Amino acid sequence: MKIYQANIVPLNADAIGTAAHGTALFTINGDQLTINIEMFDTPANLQHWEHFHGFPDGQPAEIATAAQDVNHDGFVDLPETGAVSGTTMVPFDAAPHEMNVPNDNYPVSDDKGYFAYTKVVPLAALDAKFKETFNDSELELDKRVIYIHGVTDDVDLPDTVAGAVGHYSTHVTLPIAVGKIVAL
Ligand SMILES: [Cu+2]
Repeated sequence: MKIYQANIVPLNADAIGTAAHGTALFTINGDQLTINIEMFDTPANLQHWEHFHGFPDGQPAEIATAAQDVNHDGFVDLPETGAVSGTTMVPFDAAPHEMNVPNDNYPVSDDKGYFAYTKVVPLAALDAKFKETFNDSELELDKRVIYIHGVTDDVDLPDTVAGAVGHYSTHVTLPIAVGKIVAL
């Protein structure tokens, strides 16, 4: 059995008015990857995209901080995280092993901004899909970071905030918390 965890810290807290934080636990046991994510103080009553991000070439990803706001608009948007965190890889949605990122099957926070997510993933299927997508790369969870996204539509985002994905707006993709995944 292999266990990984992440301490998830706020990102964009001052700009969005809430400091989202939580923990993630990844347990690999045989052919199963069990994912447990618990988040507090996220924007309430809202679906939150969540994924691990990383570099397909195996470079270790690091968490974005306010230093990644390179255009100084007050927000670290999704494209700005790329320099240190790489690209979106695996969604923590209803079917992570399908690696279909843009969808409406992510967890929804309650009226206190809390949510918990648990998913048991068939590891062989995830591994195969990951290799197909990222040039035979290994999952290498300890080189990845977890991102939680999403603010309510009433948060005023300047036009300089980028990162819309298909018909999903920058409100959906704005990062609100991030954590580096480490092996225990
Ligand atoms: Cu993400």
